[in-house]
Amino acid sequence: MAFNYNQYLRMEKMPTLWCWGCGDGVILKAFIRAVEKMGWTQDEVCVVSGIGCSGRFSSYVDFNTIHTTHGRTVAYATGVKLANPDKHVICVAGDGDALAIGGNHTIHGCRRNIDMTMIVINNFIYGLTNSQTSPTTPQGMWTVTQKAGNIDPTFDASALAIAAGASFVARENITAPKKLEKVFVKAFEHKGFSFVEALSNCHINLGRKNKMVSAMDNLNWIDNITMPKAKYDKLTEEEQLNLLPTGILHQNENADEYCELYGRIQAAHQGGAKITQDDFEKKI
Ligand SMILES: Cc1ncc(C[n+]2csc(CCOP(=O)(O)OP(=O)(O)O)c2C)c(N)n1
Ligand code: SF4
Ligand SMILES: [Mg+2]
Repeated sequence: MAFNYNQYLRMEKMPTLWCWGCGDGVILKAFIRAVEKMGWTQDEVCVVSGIGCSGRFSSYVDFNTIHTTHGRTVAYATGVKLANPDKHVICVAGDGDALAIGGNHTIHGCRRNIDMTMIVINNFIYGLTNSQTSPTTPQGMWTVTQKAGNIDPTFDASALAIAAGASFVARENITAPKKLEKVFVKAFEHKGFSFVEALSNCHINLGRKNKMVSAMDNLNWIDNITMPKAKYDKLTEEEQLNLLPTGILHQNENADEYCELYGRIQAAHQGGAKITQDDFEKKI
C-alpha cells in the first residue's frame, strides 16, 4: 500500500511556504517516514521548532507541536520532556537558530544528555531573513552581511555536539534521503541526546550569491564537500580540510540519561524525606 504522508501533515497548511526546490521538504519527508518506522502514534510525538524557514517544520506536521522563539528550541523541549518523559521530543532548528542565537542552549542540551533528538537543518546561511552570514557559512562565500566575502572561520556543528557531550551525533546530506531517513531512525532509537545535522540547500539566499543559482547547483556543491565517514577517515589531515564526513559520527549508549537521574531524585524525595549527600550519591 502507498505510504500515506497526508496522515502526518496538516493539509490545511499546504502548500508550504518553502521555495521550489528547498531541501526542507526532503527533510520533512524523511522525518515522517522515520516516525512511521518507529511505530509512534502522532500523540506520542512532540516537535519543537524555532524561527527560520526550518522553523516552519512544526506548522506542517500533525503532532504535538511548539513553534517557539528563535534559538530556544532546546529550552522549550527540555521543559516538555521533563514534564512528559513518555513523549518523544524532537527539536528542529536552522544553523543560525541552533548555533548562533541558540548556541548556548544547544551546548547544554548536549551536555545534559536529555533523551531527545535535535535536528539541525544546516543550509549554511540565514535563509528566512535573506542571506546573513551564519556560523556555518563557509569562509569566502558572499552574504548580505559580508559583501566582500565571509572571513569568519567556519563552524563544524557536529564536532561541537560531540565535544559538548551529545551521546549520538550524525550528519547526512539531503541528496541521500534514504540515508537521512535511516539516520533519523537511529537517532530516535537512541536513549539520550541525539544530534542530527541535515545538510540542505538554500539556492535562493546562499546559492544565488555564490554561483549556485539552481537547487541542483547548490546540492552538487554539498555533494562535493561531503564524504562517508569510513572514506573520510582514510584521508590525511590535509586532504580532510574543507570536507565534512557523513553518517553516524559518534555514539555512546552508556552515558547517564538526564530524565532518569532526575526521576530517581524525585522518587527519593517522595514522602518529603530529606536527602543527604550520601543518599544522593547512592541514588544516582
Ligand atoms: C530574537 C530574534 N532575533 C532575530 C530574529 C530574526 N530572525 C528570524 S529567522 C533568523 C535566522 C534564520 O536562519 P536559520 O536559523 O539558519 O534558519 P533558516 O531560515 O536558514 O532555515 C533570524 C535572524 C528573530 N526572529 N528573533
Ligand atoms: S529561502 Fe532558502 S531555506 Fe528558505 S525556503 Fe527558500 S530555499 Fe528554503
Ligand atoms: Mg539556515
